[in-house]
Amino acid sequence: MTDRGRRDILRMGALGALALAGGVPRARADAVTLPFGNGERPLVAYPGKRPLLQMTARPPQLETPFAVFDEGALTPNDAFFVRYHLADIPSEIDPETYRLAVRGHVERPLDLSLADLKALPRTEIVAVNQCSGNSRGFFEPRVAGGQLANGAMGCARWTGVPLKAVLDEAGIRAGAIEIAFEGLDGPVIPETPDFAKSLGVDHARDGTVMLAFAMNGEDLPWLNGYPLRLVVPGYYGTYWVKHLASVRVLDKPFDNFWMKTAYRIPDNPCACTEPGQAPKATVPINRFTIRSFLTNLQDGAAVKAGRTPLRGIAFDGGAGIRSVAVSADDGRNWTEARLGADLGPYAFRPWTLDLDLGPGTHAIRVRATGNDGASQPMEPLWNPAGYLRNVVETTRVRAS
Ligand SMILES: Nc1nc2c(c(=O)[nH]1)N[C@H]1C(S)=C(S)[C@@H](COP(=O)(O)O)O[C@H]1N2
Ligand SMILES: [Mo]
Repeated sequence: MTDRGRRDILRMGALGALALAGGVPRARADAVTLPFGNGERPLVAYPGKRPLLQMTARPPQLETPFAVFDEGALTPNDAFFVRYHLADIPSEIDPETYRLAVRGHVERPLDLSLADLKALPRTEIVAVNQCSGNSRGFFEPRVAGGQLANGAMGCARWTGVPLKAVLDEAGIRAGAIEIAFEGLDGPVIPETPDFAKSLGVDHARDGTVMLAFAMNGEDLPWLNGYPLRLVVPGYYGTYWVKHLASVRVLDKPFDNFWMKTAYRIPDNPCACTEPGQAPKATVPINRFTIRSFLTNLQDGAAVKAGRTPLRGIAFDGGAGIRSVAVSADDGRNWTEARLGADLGPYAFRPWTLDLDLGPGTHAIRVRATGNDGASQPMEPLWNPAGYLRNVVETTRVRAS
């Protein structure tokens, strides 16, 4: 420990450990009920976080209250969602002794300190992190897994070093095909497969994949992967390994549980099946489907009849948003919204539109189109794991 800042981080870690073990009563502000069965969620404030919707306590799985997405295109660190698989999450990390191990099919195995990493040329990227299971709670028929509403996503400015720079320093040997990533967390019982993920070697070296140590200009929050996490722009959160401990270069496919069995989608053009049916073949989940949301009006809201300002966000897997259209009559007529600041192709793209809403009820629908021509389906697609939800969202409001 060399300075006050570091000391504070470590102390917060220890306090967090107590809280996570249930030793400190946590501020319990309130509760919310999500609009599906068994949707009651307490709002709980964890260390470094404002009250968030708690889906599970061990490990902490926290959703962002949807209203936060109306505050701007960048999700504040203290409101950013939290997802873990395994209950043994790290509670103390010394930034002085922390090392990232680079191993496997390389010329030079490396053990990099935070100072080593921070001495490399930095990059910055604004990118959405979204859990594969975001919005799973809305699936009909219901599917097993965390019953999330739309708050398991967030957009942040990530600062770090390109993974490519570190791989180049280690020197990838011929025959390498995948890179595996593992965090400091682990299972409570040894039978549970440890969480680890892999990327193809070309993807890992494409310059977008980042080892990030900062989020929105600050150290990563503890629960979002302090002190270092993988950022995989355009890809689902499952690849964004937190508390990164090792990077291993492999000369054969990584076939652990989290790649071979979990986090797979139907291998067909819609990545969907008939509701209730299992897919014939699957592939690992990869890029986000395109989505858009209205953020300033909630379903069931009452508004004053007349000119009504609407705003929201859209994002996709990296093509970038070409347009957002809004319908207030159940999809018969569509009006193009005005797009806001472009923070890059992986970011939330804000949109605004003033619509005339006459007295009565209105079903407001929002649909984005990407620069690749991809758009959102009017009816939800289904898959057994409850991934990739991107149906055109509908918000019903009453104007009077
Ligand atoms: N070490 C570690 N990293 C992890 C996970 C995990 O369980 N352990 N979960 C992944 C999943 S499934 C998601 S959606 C993201 C969530 O990132 P966040 O908690 O920072 O929002 O972290 C990913 N990285
Ligand atoms: Mo996830």
